[in-house]
Amino acid sequence: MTLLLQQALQFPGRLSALAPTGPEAILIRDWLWRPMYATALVTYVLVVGALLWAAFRRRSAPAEEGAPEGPKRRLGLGVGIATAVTTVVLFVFLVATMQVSRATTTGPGPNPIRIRVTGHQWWWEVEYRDARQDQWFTTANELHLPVGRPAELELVSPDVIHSFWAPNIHTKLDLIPGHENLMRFQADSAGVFRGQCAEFCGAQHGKMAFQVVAQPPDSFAAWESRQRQPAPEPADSLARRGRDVFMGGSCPLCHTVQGTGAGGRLGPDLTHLAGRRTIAAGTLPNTRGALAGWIVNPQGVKPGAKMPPNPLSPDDLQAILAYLETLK
Ligand code: HEC
Ligand SMILES: [Cu+2]
Repeated sequence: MTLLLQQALQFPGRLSALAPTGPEAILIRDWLWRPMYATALVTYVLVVGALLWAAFRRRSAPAEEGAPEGPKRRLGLGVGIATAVTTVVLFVFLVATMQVSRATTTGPGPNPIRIRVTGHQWWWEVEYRDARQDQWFTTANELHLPVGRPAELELVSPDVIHSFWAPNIHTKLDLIPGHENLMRFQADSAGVFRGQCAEFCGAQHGKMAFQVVAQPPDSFAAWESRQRQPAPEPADSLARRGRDVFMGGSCPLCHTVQGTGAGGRLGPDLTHLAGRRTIAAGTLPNTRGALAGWIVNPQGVKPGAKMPPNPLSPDDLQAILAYLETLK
């Protein structure tokens, strides 16, 4: 809890079902969240009121043997009414839940943007599979969306069950090994929202966050075309040396950098790392210092994460950092 709080303060981005950004999230807020909250509030007031009334009312004389049945019958009637009201309320919520589920899963409008989201222990792989296959690209821990266009997410997992939860856009939906779940929604207003894995998936489950970046269509298009580019050739000699250190070390076994020989798939695609807001699934800000700390000792930041420590010499580390900063 304190960890989540700490992260939320460090990386703003709203995580709230009360600030919906699209039709699905609005339905959920207006037809489920608010009515349930109101019902719970009224119930609370009634229960506490009854409790106070019972505590402070004047005690009647102890019932004599053979006293009239009146009060007992009144009590029975009260319990009956309360049970009936509860049943009706639960039934209404059952219907509302079914209606909202149907309305929020029937599918987006025409021409949704298709994105495959893979939950890994403990980060998110995000593949844009929108246009022709040779234009597909991959990023990590950030979901960019064009405002006003429906999106369809394919949710999958190669390891354990995760849950994709970005309350500003939709409900939770699990990522299940061997099964593909579809989530459909639309973002109607621009903004950066927070998402979080919502199904315990191992030691670093709490450090498995992501950002939803809803952008106006033209700025999304600019982002998208940049993502489709391979990594640029580093301009200065330090960055070039950094690339050699990167390619000569273990990094390419697990990381892809498009346009180079690095094609590993075990960790996030780093082709446009420098354009991302955070690293290690929302755990650290994407700054030079944080990157250095992460590369040298990921286990200190996220014990158990699937990236080994890299005892690099200070010169090699500086060179790698200079190289990673060119991956815009
Ligand atoms: C055995 C596989 C493996 C090797 C080798 C490896 N990494 Fe990683 N790396 C990962 C995994 C897995 C993650 C994601 C960890 C997480 O967030 O839980 C990661 C995350 C990162 C990130 C953060 C990316 C992001 O968007 O969050 C950077 C930067 C990075 N690695 C750089 C390197 C560099 C530089 C090297 C070589 C010195 C290297 N890695 C070697 C597996 C590896
Ligand atoms: Cu998780």
